[in-house]
Amino acid sequence: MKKLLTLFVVSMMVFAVSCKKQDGGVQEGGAQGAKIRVGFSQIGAESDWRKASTVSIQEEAAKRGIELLFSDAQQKQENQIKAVRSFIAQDVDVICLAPVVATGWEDVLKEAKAAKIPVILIDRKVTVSEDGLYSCYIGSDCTEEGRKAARWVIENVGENAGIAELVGTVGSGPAIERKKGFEEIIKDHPGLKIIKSQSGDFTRSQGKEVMEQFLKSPEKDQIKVLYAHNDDMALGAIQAIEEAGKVPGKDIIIISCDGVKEMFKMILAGKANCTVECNPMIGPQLYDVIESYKKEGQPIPPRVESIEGVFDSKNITQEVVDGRRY
Ligand code: GZL
Repeated sequence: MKKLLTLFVVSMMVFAVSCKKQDGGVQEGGAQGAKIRVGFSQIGAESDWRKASTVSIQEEAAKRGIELLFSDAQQKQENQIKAVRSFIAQDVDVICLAPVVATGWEDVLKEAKAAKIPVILIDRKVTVSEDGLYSCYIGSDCTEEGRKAARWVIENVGENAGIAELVGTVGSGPAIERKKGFEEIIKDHPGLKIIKSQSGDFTRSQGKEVMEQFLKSPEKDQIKVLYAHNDDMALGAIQAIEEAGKVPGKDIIIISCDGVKEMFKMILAGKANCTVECNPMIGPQLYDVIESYKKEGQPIPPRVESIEGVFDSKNITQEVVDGRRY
């Protein structure tokens, strides 16, 4: 009888240690100071911006002693869905997702919700039919980035120009939003017209290829401005413009989004003109949210804004370039 009682007490203790407070908040009965475990599904390594985002999230986890389960999806949604399911199976404390495209997430987000594992969206948003499928979005307002780009064109180029547009990954939040914001502003300036628009998938190689096609098109001599949804595509386009015998930054004014160091260098050299910053270094903000949730039981806020500016030849110096973290 005594043995049975001992067995019962021990088994109850094991259960208490391993149990996690079902709302995912502060762990009660759990081992004090148990490592926070975070699953992160990253899109890929398609651009300098993306690589900086990965560095920020990996380095900050290591600095804080957080166990990070990292998955690189090679820009494929099916790989991200598999990764999220794996994080659910491993019962992580929080799932972070940088969704490659905006749709197709309902089922897997419902599975995470059923498993009571909060999901934090990093960098890009999703379109879902019901509330409560994710807890927070940490990242930029890409629609406002598009507006900022258009306002810069009006202030620095004027009211009349043919515009070529290099669109980001088709169906991605930033591509949809940067286009929407830019068009929202230029619609009141009829002399500013988007005369060519095609996706370069946020990569340098495809940005170059598409710009080459633009420069062989019947409209080639009407292109006075290039608006690229990210710096990597703009950097590829600069190569194409030079190979076509034109002067980037002068014959064609170049504006893009991200604010990567390579683009700062091009603006300093006069080969590009403006970059609208989109800050990838969100690791610290992300883990502040997760730690206050797991350690202090604080609710996860629905939105955390990135801090970013607009950079051109007026505020880029060699010192600024040298100080860029990405
Ligand atoms: C923007 C981010 C975009 C960057 C690109 O928030 O999702 O993805 O602008 C990156 O460089 O590929």
